[in-house]
Amino acid sequence: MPTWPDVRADFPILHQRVHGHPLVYLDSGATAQKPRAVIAALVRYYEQDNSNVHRGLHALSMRATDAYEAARARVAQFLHAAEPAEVVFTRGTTDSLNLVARGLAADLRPGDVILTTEMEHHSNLVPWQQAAQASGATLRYVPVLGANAEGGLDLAALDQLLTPQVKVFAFTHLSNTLGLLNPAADLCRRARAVGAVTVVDAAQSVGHGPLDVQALGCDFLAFSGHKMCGPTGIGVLYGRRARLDRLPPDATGGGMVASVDYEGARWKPAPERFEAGTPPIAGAIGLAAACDYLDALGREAIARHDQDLAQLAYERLAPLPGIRLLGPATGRRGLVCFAFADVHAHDVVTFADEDGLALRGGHHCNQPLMRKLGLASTTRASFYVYNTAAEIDVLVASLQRTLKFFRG
Ligand code: C6P
Repeated sequence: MPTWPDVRADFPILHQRVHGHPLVYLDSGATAQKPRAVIAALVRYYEQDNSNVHRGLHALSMRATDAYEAARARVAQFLHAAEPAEVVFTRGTTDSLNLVARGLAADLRPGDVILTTEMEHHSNLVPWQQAAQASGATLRYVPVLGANAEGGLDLAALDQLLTPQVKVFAFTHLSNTLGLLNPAADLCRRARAVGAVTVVDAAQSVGHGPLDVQALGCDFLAFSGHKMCGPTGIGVLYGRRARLDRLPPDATGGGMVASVDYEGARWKPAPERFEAGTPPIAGAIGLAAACDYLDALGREAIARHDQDLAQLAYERLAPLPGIRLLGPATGRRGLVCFAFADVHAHDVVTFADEDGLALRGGHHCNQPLMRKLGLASTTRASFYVYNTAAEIDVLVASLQRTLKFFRG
């Protein structure tokens, strides 16, 4: 493994023992741990500036408003958005995807097609099923290739599927079970050629490498703060200005209206139009601190570290008897999903927990993909900036212990 700065001291939670063993946290795909800098930003905000935003005329409210809007500008810079107004704060990826799916559904008609893929997380699948039901549009899926989905998306099939009837193409940037990064810029370019609106689910990718929404050429992009060292309860819907301006508001109420009378209301422009009620102020401030933290480490370097760990894990796990590994053998991003025919994933995770390991077991909100691959559940190890090669040794040893117990 190439050298990588030891950042573990930045993460207070990692320095504990679980069931008598040092904690080995390999579940960052579910949620990432928080560095001191993010925790400190939250404490500072609550201790010094806490107030509501965009409403008060007193000092605290103005400071909170400035900090909230500065966070929007920081996130816009992190994404290389054209302007801060393209950043809508939401509760998370799921919230962002529901917002955009409901908004786009208003423009869909029977005969229109929503295209997505077979590898989507439920959060980028169910909202489109709902949008199809509400509008009469047809939902189609780009297939995945290979018995273990190691071939990624079937790009030849995509050519057939991307007809002028496709009005929306929604796809994941980085699969949370396969560990593969889709060629998002190319997918957006192909979708644009038929006039489709593109929606990218960047939940797993945004904190794990460089991401430039203008270079991707996407119309919308969704992610959560908590998977990139930020707090829970904060997410982002990025929308290209021209697209956001055409999207109807989702939730209505205070904060998003320009004026109201007893007959009706007029909306503020984006992004406020999509932020009804008191927004997640502390979350946005914590997210901006997470952007600072990740940029200071270097996002190219984070991507390399993730890839090195995932590759090492794949190579160390592959020789285990009877293991089935999902996704590509090389070029994978920071996670590995695997299954044993004779040991249930929940048993694997429970045994690993006894050894101090945090893994994830189940369908990972990918039920249709699991079913297609003939699997009920898998175990996942996912990596981030604080993980080390030595922790992969602990993982392998724990799996060997589990297999020995079940196989004798
Ligand atoms: N995946 C995982 O362990 P929320 O829950 O809204 O922050 O993110 C939803 C989501 C959407 N898309 C992808 C690709 C995701 O991976 C996730 C969250 C977690 O894989 C929890 S199921």
